[in-house]
Amino acid sequence: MKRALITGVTGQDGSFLAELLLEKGYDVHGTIRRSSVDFRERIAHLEGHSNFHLHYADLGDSMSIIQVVKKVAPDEIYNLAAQSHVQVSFDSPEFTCDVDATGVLRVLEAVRQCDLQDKCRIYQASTSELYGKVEEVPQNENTPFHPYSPYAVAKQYGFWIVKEYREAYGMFCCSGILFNHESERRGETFVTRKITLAAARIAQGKQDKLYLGNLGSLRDWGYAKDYVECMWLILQNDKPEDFVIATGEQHSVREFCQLAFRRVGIELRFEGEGEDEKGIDTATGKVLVEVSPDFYRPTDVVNLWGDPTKARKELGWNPQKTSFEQLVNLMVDADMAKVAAERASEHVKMNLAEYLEKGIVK
Ligand code: NAP
Ligand code: G4F
Repeated sequence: MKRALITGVTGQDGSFLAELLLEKGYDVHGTIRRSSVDFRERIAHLEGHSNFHLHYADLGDSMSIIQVVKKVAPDEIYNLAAQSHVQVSFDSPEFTCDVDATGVLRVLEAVRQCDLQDKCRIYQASTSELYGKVEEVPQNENTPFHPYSPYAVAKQYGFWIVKEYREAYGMFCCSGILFNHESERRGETFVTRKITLAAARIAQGKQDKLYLGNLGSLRDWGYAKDYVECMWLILQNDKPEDFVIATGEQHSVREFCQLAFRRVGIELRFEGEGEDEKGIDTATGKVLVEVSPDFYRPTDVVNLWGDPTKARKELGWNPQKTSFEQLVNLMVDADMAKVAAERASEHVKMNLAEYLEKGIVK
């Protein structure tokens, strides 16, 4: 039985990857961080599985990483842990650097110090943000990097240190340069999930308006569940190499909004420009989407579009398994169900309060 260690197992990708590896018969170990609230909803369904184990470790703490690598002695490490929010990296640049840059070095060194460098394969969660202020469209493995946020600069160090350890020590370590991938488990402050949740809330009368930043920003959005399969394929390859993982299709934030609202039965028309642009419900004339400069970034990456040819040819990976429309629809449907369930439980609580007041229940 192969043993895998996933850092960041509580995240969107970590949870999907843990499921995939368990299905493949792996013994799966994940790292978690101590928190004052117990918030592990993405992996709650896996806890208790006999091949699923959790360990405390923090990418800012090399002792904790060495300890877990020594204890687990993994065949494969998937280093997914990161401060992954680009806008937050402008507010917490030092923390982002420590976790997203030095953290990668800590993982690589832990493997060497535990004498596992010839046995353990390492996957590093790299990112299309490295292309940043893009120098070529679409972007492939040979496109020059131009990182454009503290997050991207930190991730660039991670990319190069992985390459360095591969060349200097002959380690099997690789980076997946993943373009944006989303799902019903995506964090609620990333733009896609913010939109699908808002569309669901607006459709069910729980929210009036959605405020967004740059509506014209372009992304190559895929489905996270399809992308974790590629992480695994990269480590099963004959040679340690880096791969671009993307769908090969590009859409704007505005288009994402239109599709998401359409799924809940609202047709949006966009009018105006820049900060004055608005998304209007064509049936009622109500303004449902507005621009707020609060969501603008000091430097924004606006033209990401990946070329997944290498992954398709060399790994046999299918970049078009889930279409853009399917992705939007599955996210909206999950959020419609989530909001409906919240409303139902509010209703029960309200009824209960009323019944208690009237003495109907005691
Ligand atoms: P995510 O949902 O934000 O998950 C990040 C994970 O990292 C969480 O488990 C988080 O733990 C953990 N983490 C954060 N700081 C840590 C620290 N100091 N020590 C240990 N663990 C820490 O991110 P994701 O979307 O799954 O992305 C996974 C990885 O892929 C990240 O490295 C991200 O930068 C990269 N990436 C993502 C995308 C994308 O579109 N999703 C694209 C390219 C690259 P808590 O739950 O305790 O916070
Ligand atoms: O959803 P986002 O915050 O994702 P971003 O910045 O592309 O980063 C994500 O993908 C990267 C891969 O390219 C990962 F490496 C990274 O970890 C993360 O998963 O923003 C997407 C775009 C940006 O241009 C942003 O300016 O949407 C624009 N946007 C417009 N309004 C907004 C908003 N972004 C957010 N988060 N919130 C808004 O209201």
